[in-house]
Amino acid sequence: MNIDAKNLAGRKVYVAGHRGMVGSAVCRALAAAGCSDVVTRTHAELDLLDPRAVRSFYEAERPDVAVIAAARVGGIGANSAANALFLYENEMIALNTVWAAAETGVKRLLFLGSTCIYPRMAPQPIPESALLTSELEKTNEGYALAKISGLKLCEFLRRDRGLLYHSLMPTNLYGPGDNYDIVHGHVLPTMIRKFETARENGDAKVPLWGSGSPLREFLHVDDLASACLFALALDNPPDLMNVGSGEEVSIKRLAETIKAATGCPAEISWDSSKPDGTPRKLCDTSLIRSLGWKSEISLEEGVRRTVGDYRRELAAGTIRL
Ligand code: GFB
Repeated sequence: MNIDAKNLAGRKVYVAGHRGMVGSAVCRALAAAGCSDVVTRTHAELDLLDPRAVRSFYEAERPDVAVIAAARVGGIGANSAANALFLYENEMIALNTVWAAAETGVKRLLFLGSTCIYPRMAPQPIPESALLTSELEKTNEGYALAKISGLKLCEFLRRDRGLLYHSLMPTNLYGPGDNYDIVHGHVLPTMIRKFETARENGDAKVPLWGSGSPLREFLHVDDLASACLFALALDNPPDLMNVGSGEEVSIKRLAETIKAATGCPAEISWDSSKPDGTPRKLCDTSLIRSLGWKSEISLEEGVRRTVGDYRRELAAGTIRL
């Protein structure tokens, strides 16, 4: 999608988390849109858990716009084993990056969360209005609570101080630079690695988690990056907008799609001792679509591309395992 990045022309943009899958996609999209004044810091240069360091950074750099793509992320295994850590780190990152931006005069900020902020039994597809209407999914409650704090802080700052701070909640993401850790990764990259490894080793079976029946929606990270630029181009964006592909698949169908894309002949075996997580998570994207944005990369196309990215990253030794 060609997006008119008028609100970014000549602006200095801070991208928090530029080395992550989302932040790097946002940086690529900004570069493609002609935004050359992008400021970043590595984790070693700036600890986002340290409020004083974050404030000093904003005071020194004075960005016009901030995109908060930094977070501790992981799949169901990582989240359910460390809800405390996911709550603490993501809460600190959200509060520090958003609050210090407001205190130092950053006029516009886009905060990124995830659709796991919505209740476990939210109506499907999940509208933005489902926020805080009932209990969260336990496996990722810490992460969800932190992201809810971040988006609420943006909403309150917009209301209290007139700052143009707003949020996007993307569905399950994948793409180049993803984390392929078997235990901690998200389902899509983990499956790519499992099928690729089984193909290379000539294994007869590929062990996958749960029942295969949960329903999910996946969005290529380049589509999310285009949604970020789209949201930043709006003069009066909604406080909160979902971003998804609208394409719902069962975990079983996802596995079959990845098996076909990798060319792995092994049989799938489901491990019912592993959690299924939330039964269904399809977000309602009618709000962002009504404003003129839509995703462009189908799951089949995105999986094909990502298998290629996986092979390239593995060969180059740049892969996150
Ligand atoms: O991406 P994922 O780990 O997390 O996907 P969530 C979990 C679903 O995939 C569950 C199934 O139904 C699993 O049973 N699955 C099957 C597998 N095989 C595998 C496998 O090999 N690895 C993994 N990881 N899952 C995450 C949240 O929830 O969604 C995060 O934990 C974040 O906080 C993210 O919000 C978007 O989709 O359940």
